[in-house]
Amino acid sequence: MTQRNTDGNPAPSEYSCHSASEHGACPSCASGERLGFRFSYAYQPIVDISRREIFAHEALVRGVQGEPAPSVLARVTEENRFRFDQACRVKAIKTAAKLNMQSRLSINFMPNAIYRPELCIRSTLEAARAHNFPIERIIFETVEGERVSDAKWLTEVFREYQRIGFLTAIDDFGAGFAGLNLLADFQPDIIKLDMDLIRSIDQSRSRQAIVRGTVGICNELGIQVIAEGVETADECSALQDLGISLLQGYLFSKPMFEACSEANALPWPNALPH
Ligand SMILES: [Ca+2]
Repeated sequence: MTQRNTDGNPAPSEYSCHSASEHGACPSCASGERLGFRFSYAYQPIVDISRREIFAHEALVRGVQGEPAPSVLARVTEENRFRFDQACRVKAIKTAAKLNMQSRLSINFMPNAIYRPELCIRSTLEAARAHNFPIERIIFETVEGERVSDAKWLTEVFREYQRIGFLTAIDDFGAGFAGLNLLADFQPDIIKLDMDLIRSIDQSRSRQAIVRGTVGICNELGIQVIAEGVETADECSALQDLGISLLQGYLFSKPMFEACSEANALPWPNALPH
């Protein structure tokens, strides 16, 4: 288990071998030391069903031949996670730019791989600039950790990201530790409802009640809601009835290896949007 100080930052001992230099950069990122393995990305669309547009693509890590994520993540260690997190952002942006992605780009990140938010964001900003990808089209999504200190640290990172102009999203909201407490102190731009809340929602009064309540809270707080893991047309129309128009899941598209989706090629359900 990672040691943390009371601020939720990694304990100094954890990065003593690569503490901040006088120039303020963490040499773990600045040294240009190679990661030692390669990876690529698949992109899954998040659709806006009311506009019949693609709202964003979530970048999902894959092997260079499209191998599943675990084959890559198995190579991430305590030693290289800082470099890996940085490399992920750069690669996700570079590949999206190469694909001429016109939608937003949502990047998963690891809050515990951030040393200092304002320093660790530099290579991301450089990649966005170098590849001409507007930062206001980049979403950073992550799951909330299990401890109070995790939420505090995540809030700090997200505040800095919002200040710079990125969009922020809490992933898997409603599962595990991602909950209402965080929203009380910090409002991300977006929450992504966990797929266990979405599964068969058309047949579950309790899921409908929970999602309706969450949507009400989010409307009041100015937070957009994405439903993840939408697989059936009935789930889709139940979610529309609950006022959700941002949807992600196999009903629309699986993640596509090194490719973007086109809105006019997606299987839009026949029902008219609400
Ligand atoms: Ca995610």
